[in-house]
Amino acid sequence: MRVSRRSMLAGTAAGVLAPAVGLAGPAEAAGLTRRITIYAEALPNGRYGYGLEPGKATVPGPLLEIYEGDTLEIELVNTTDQRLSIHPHGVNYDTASDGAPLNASFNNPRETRTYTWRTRARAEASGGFWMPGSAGYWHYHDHAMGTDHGTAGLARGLYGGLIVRKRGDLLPSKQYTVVFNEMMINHEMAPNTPILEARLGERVEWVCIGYGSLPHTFHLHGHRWADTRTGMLSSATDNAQTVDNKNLDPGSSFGFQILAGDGVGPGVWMYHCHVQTHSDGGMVGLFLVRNPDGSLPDGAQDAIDRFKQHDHSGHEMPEARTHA
Ligand SMILES: [Cu+2]
Repeated sequence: MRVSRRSMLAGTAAGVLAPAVGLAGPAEAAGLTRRITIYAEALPNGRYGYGLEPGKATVPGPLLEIYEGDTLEIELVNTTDQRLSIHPHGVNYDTASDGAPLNASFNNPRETRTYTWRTRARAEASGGFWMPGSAGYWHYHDHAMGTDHGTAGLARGLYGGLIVRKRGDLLPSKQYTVVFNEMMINHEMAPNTPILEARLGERVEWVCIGYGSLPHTFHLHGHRWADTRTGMLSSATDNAQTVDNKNLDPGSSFGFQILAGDGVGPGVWMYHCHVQTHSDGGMVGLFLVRNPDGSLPDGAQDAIDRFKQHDHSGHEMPEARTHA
């Protein structure tokens, strides 16, 4: 296992950017089994998190990456006094690795349990059709704390991003996990939501995930992407739709790669939920695109100062207080 090759940002809220579990090198053969240990831990303020080392749990948890065809074996160490689990979307697993109480697949308090996630490439079916492979932007979460659906675990921070790549996919230089959950982004409300940073032209990968019981839409200012598996087009004649806003309802996830400030230049760009009561209520963060030399572009500090004064007191909703 390799901890992220990507730089983590200074100056953002603690726990916002979790380290990624690195990929096996693209040159390595398919069918690899990667083994990692994840620690589920209690955090301050009633939160819980997943981490790759004891005492390093974050919300969201570490961004896990794997190539299509490989297997991920996760030893989940439950350091808490709660029943909990880890349940993935998008990959293959047998009932013992379901992470659901329905299948008696969970960690009792203080228990360690192994979960196995398998992936596969697309496969030809009859009639010229193909069964889809595992590649995509997915996520994982608790499915056992509080209720049989992990409702308390999700409300308290037990979730993270999962990327299954195809060999040959372009790799980004920066990655961000953005989770819309009730009225929060990564368990925070503006102005405590993440300020994500990149330099002009850097290849940035976004992994967007929705949880909770509210509908959300993810919008990014100044940037757009193709509504495809990667956010990019596969050829000069690929006519996939271009979008800058996408539904992010509970259980959904998507991802995309952009070049920071491409065609629009450096500056401070909002990302936010486009449900108006949600953006007014604090579901907004910043994407700070710095100059190529790393300096702040003109006007950026003023914009950040305005953001830090964000007042949502007149719009606050009860859901927003779930972590208080
Ligand atoms: Cu929303």
